[in-house]
Amino acid sequence: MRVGIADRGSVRVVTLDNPPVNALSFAYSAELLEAVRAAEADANVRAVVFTGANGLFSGGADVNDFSTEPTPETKTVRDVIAAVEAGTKTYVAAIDGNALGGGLELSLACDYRIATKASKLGLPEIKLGLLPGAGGTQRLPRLIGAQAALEFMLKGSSNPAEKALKLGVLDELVDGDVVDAAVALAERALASEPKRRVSARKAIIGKGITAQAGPFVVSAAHKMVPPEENGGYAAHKLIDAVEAAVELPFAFGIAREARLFEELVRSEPSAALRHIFFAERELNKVPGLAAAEPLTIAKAGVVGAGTRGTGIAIAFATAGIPVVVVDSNDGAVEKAKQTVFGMFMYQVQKGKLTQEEAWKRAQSIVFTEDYAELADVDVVVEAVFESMDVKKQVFARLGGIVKPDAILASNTSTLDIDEMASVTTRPDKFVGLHFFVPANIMPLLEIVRGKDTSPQTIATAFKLGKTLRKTSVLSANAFGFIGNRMVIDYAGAANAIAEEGVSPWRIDGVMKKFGFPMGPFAMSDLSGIDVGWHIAKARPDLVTSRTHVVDRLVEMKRLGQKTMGGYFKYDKAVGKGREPIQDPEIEALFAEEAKKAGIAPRDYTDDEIRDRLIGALSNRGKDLLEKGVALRSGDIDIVYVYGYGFPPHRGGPMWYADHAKSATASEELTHA
Ligand code: T1G
Repeated sequence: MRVGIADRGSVRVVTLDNPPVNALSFAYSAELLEAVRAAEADANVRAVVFTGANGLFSGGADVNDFSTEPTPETKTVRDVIAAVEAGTKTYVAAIDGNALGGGLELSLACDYRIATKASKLGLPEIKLGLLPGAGGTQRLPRLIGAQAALEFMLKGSSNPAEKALKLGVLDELVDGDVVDAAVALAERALASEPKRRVSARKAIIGKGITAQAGPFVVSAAHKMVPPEENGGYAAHKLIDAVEAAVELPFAFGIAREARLFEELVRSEPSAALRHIFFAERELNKVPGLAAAEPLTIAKAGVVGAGTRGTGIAIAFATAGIPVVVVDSNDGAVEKAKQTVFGMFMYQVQKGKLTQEEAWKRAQSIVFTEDYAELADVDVVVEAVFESMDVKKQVFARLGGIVKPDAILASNTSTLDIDEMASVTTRPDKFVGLHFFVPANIMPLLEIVRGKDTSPQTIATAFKLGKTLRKTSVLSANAFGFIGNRMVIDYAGAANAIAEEGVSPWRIDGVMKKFGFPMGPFAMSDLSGIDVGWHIAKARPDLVTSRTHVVDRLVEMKRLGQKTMGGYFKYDKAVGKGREPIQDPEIEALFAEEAKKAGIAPRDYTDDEIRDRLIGALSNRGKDLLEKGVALRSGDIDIVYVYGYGFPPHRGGPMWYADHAKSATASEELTHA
């Protein structure tokens, strides 16, 4: 790591160069501070331009540092920014690429900020359970107004340079070399402009909004974010910091921001979110996998125009990959076409696509009955009925049609990849691509590795996942892979508690209070009670239920949302028929069946329900790690956060079971 120094007349260009993302670590900040001090001490230097090497400005503070305890001697990005703030020189930030977190905050301390059009600027700290702790909560409101600053920081997204310019974060967009432009701007400023530190400005609420509206804007913001105890802890503290920017002098606001930041950096939600941040970046590191050049996927094929196949086709088209969908069922094809058209038009209505883009994407999905149209695709994803025989017929047929180096993939959610590969002559190019439904929306993709899947096929699957903007997790070829194998234990634990007399309604309520978007019984109603029933018939060794409640529900044709009744009732007039309604009839059914099975009722506290269900997940997760089905516990956490709605501020089932003070999971493994 180094700090680049180059003088252009009286303008000193300081280049942030700390690969890969110019992270402003404690160590790097100390070097950068020396460079600022040297510039301030040099009479020949009248202005300083900050810029970044490695294709970006800076990815912000080094997230690793937050798990260490700084000493009084430790220098951080705050010290660099304080030196700029106190400095006498004119400072210009020349941004190209990403300027995020503490990197953007460094630029906010400058007098001017200019960027190339391709740049992206953001304060994503909220995603780490933090707030911008290097002056961002105090300077951004002074630059763009408190209301806009709250939106900018609470969303935590990366903003295109155009938007940053419109908001007032940037002074100029640059076509040519951003450093040349910054040096020229500095020279002009030296010739004519007084210094203009952002800190000297007054934070307005927003354009045309009077200061009296301040308290209203702040209280409205508090109402819009989740409760502190359920994922909103950092958001509420961030709003408090912005309130200080409006109410207090700069120095007091900075002090409050620092205090709030220290609270957050030591909080459980932030530790959990930082765990997710790094776990995500470990996913494609496969120990022992030979390096291999991924293939290019220029065209894709999908066999099966059902819900899954259509979602996968839309995901390809959205990523700009033309796709051929093969299905001989006219009804399915017609329904698929309407789904595709409806999806892209919806994005036009939401302003996410122009009509022209939507039309282009829809046109890039070709439906046909003719398998021969798959002859030139680079990957085929099978998404037909979840039956091994049907899938094997598809793959046996594809072998003679697709080109020799095309990858064959199954979207199966539980079945044996090797058995499917056995009917082809290319087991090295066979892989599971388990998209979570709906495939065009859910971010998780399980990549399932067969015993003969080659390193190149795995590398290609990871690259395809990134192209499709998926979070991809590698699983070995075992029943249910990672997520669905664990959900069997989760549902089993919930069912066991219901058999002991606790209502499904209360169990779901406990898990929703924990942070899941829906509880286990509502999840079964959504996916279909018959799905679980079929799995139980296929794998009776995995069944833990001691009653025939599920059989009774299937007999009663209470299969869940799709039959307007399952563990709960559904009413089209309530939440469009998707809102679970407590059903005393089912609670009576549980009691009746439990009595027949001689199961004694038992009381549970809410915490016991929570810990029993999460314990079931984490114990199965440990089993999957021991069996080598999952590579790391962080991978399992990512599967549950991205695929099953586990609240990210709790870190995932493995992290929570290990770290949460309240976790008292003692659930024994229900099966080998
Ligand atoms: N700290 C430490 N490591 C980081 C990092 C960071 N901020 N950003 C990236 N890395 C590592 C990452 O783990 C990976 O490591 C490698 O860099 C490439 O990352 C005080 C408190 C910048 C858009 O949240 O969004 O500033 O796997 O695969 O796809 O107020 O990285 O190679 O060992 O993601 O090109 C706020 C997080 C920090 C930005 C580049 N900043 N980073 O994406 O590469 S808190 C962030 C990103 C803060 C201040 C606050 C992305 C990127 P490895 P990558 P990429």
